[in-house]
Amino acid sequence: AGHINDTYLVKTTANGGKKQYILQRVNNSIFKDVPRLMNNIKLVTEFARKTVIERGGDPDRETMKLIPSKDGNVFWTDGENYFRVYLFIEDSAAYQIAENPEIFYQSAVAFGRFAAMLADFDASLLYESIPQFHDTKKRFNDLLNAIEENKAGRKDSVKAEIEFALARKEMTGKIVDKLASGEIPSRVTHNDTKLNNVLFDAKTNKALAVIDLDTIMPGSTCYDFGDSIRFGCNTAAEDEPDLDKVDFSLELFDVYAKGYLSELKGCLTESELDNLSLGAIMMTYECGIRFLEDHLRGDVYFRTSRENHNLDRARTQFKLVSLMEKRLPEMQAIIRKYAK
Ligand code: GN1
Ligand code: MG
Repeated sequence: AGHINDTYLVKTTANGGKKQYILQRVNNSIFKDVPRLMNNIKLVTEFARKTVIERGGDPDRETMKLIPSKDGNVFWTDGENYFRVYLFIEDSAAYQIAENPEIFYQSAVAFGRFAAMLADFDASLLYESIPQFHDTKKRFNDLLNAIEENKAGRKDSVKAEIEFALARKEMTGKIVDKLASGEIPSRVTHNDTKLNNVLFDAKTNKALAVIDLDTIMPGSTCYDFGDSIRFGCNTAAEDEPDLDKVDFSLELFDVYAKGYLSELKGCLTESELDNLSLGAIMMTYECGIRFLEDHLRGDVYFRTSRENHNLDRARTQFKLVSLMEKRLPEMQAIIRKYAK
C-alpha cells in the first residue's frame, strides 16, 4: 500500500514452491542514487540481523533479508529501472488503520525498539537518501512555489486549504531550528513510521518487523514519534474523503506514548520529551502540505488512484492538525506520565 515504489509478490517453483519473495521497483525519480540507497539498507538490515540473533529471535522473520542479484549486488538495474528482492515474510499481516489499541501498542514497541537499536548505528555510514526530508521550512517553501506555479490550474479551487497551510508559517521552524542548534539531538531515525510500515505475526498479532527502510537517515525522534501519531491516531484512513469520519484519538495517543516510551524513555533528552507532541502536529502538518503541494503540481509524487486523491489526503491531515492543536496540553501531560 506504499505511495512511492511498485511492489510485487513473487511465487517461485524453486525449493518445492515454498519460497516467496517481495520484488520492488524502486522509484528512482524520487530516490536519485539507488545504489547508495541500497547500501544504506544493506548496512541497516545486516546490523538488525545481528541484533535479532543476539536477542534469540528469528532473523528471517524479524528483519528484512535482501536477496542479492547474480552479479552480487543487492539490486539489479537495466540502466533505467532499479529492482530489489527481499525474502517474503510468511504468515504476516499489515494494517492500514489501528483496528484496536493492542495493534497500535505493538507498533509503538516495535518502533521504540527499532529506534533504540539504531542508537548504536554509526550515522556517518549513511547516505541521505532524500535531503531535507523533514525540513518543514523547506516543505513550506516548496508549497509556496507550487502555489505560484499553479501547474495543474487547481489553485483557485483549494483556497481554504492554502489559507490553512499558510496561516501556520511560524510553526514550521519550531523543530528544524532546534535540530540545527543542537537543542534537539540528531539521531539515526526511520523517518516514515506509519503503522503500515510494521509487519505483524498473523497468528499472534505481535509486531514482527519494521519495514520500508528507504528513509533511514539522520533525523529526530520527534519526527518518528510524530509520524506514527499522524497515521495511527486518525480514526479514519489517511485518504478518507468523508471528513466527519476523521477524528484524533487521544486514547490511541496514550497507548502509543506508553509503548514507545517503555522502550526508549531512558534514551531521550528533556528537549525531545518536550517536543514529541509538537512533532505529531508538525508531521501531520508537513504531510498535509506535501499532499497539497502534489495536488497543485498535478499529482507527480504520491501514487494516486482517483480524482482529488491528494486533496482528500491533505484535508484529513489538516483536520487532524486542528484537532491536535486543541489537545496539545493533554498530549504533553501523557508524555510526562510515561516519561517518569
Ligand atoms: C510515503 O512510501 P510510503 O507510502 O511508506 C512517503 C512518506 C509519507 C507517506 C504518507 C519517500 O510513504 O514520507 O509520509 O507516503 N515516503 C516518501 O503516507 O516520500
Ligand atoms: Mg511504506
